[in-house]
Amino acid sequence: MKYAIQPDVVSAHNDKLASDLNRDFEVLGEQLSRKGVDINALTEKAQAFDIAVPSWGTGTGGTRFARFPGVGEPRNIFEKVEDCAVIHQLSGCASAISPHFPWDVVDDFSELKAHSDSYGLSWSSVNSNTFQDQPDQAQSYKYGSLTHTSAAVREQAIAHNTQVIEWGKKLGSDTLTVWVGDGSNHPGQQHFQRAFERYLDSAKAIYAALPGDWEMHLEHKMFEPAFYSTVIQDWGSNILAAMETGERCKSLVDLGHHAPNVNIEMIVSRLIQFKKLGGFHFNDSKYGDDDLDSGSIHPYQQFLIFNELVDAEHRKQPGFSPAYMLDQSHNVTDPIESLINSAIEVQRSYIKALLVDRTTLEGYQQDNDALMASNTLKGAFNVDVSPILAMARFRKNAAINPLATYRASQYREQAAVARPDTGGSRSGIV
Ligand code: PSV
Ligand code: MN
Ligand code: MN
Repeated sequence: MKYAIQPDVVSAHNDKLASDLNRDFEVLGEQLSRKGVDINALTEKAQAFDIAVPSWGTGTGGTRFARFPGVGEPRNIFEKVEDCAVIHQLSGCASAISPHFPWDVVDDFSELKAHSDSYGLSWSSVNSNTFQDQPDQAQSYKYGSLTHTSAAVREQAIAHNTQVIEWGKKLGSDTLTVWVGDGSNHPGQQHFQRAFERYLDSAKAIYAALPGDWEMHLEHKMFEPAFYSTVIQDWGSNILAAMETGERCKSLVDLGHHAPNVNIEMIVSRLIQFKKLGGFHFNDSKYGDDDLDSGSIHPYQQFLIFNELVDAEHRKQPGFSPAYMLDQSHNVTDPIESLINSAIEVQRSYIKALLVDRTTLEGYQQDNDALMASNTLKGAFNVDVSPILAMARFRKNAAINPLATYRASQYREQAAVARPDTGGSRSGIV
């Protein structure tokens, strides 16, 4: 396997930190064993955890006001793969990439696949894009895509999705994620029911082109770019569409796509119950679709979501295998650092949720002991599982301290030289 950062840079850092880590791990192991928890079993779970990185997250994001690119940004999908390789090499928990078409321009898919294979990376969900017009396209998406009043526009959008499936097959993906911004900006602009009917017809046409072992994930979002109504605005419309479309059509939950204070963990529970939880776009938010780093604002919410996921895993809920992915926009940080941090923060929520004593919790629920039920969750959340996460990385030859190792490697400085035409005031990628 190729390494973007020399393995001896990683091991030199790890050597300095290993004895402290061993001591911290031992202390935590002793504390957990008093509660009947085997720290090595938890560490194995952490080692097995994996979350996909969005190809577009490797470049600096922007707002509709400005974008302030960093230096050495990836200029194409090959360079994005190189950055993803660093994220996985140091975090040990991000071995797949989720591409977005046509943002990722690919001339030769076998060359791209060989490139990602050489780093030991695979491809997760492929994302279509019918929320922007491309320079060469015949029909405009100004008034919608899969739900447009014009059949010609809908056909173009359906054809793009089937094309994305074909590209995904070449990369070894098995999931198509569809998010559309279709909706309206003025009351009366759109007939709600007819627009949803058109969406269902289009979704079924795409589903008909889906290989038998693939899933199609529908992503809801409350608003933006449509500011009055959005066709797939919430999990209600989402699950209805997924149920109508087919068994392998499921709902995808992007954490930033709900009204403030919505109980997302409960939505997750409902989707699990009806075998419609396809996967996640993890990120965090204060106001809306902020795309902030995972766990940076509401770590307890993220833990409570994982509490539902681990509960389903524990109950061996049939048909439960959600896909985990980050979907973030990094405006002021080095995207590689944010993505490493975020992957680990999601992994942290998973491990903390595994600490919940499910039998005890069930007892409190049965007895209506609200306070002790809540304390059972809080007790797990309050455990600092950092030594488990660090040990999981160490055992996988990833970095005990990924950010320090990354900075010491000078990867970004080298990228700035190797990718001279990005950074500063120049615009690097879309
Ligand atoms: C829309 O806001 C979204 O969350 C969808 O997942 C898109 O594919 C992605 O952002 C693009 O940044
Ligand atoms: Mn998303
Ligand atoms: Mn979003």
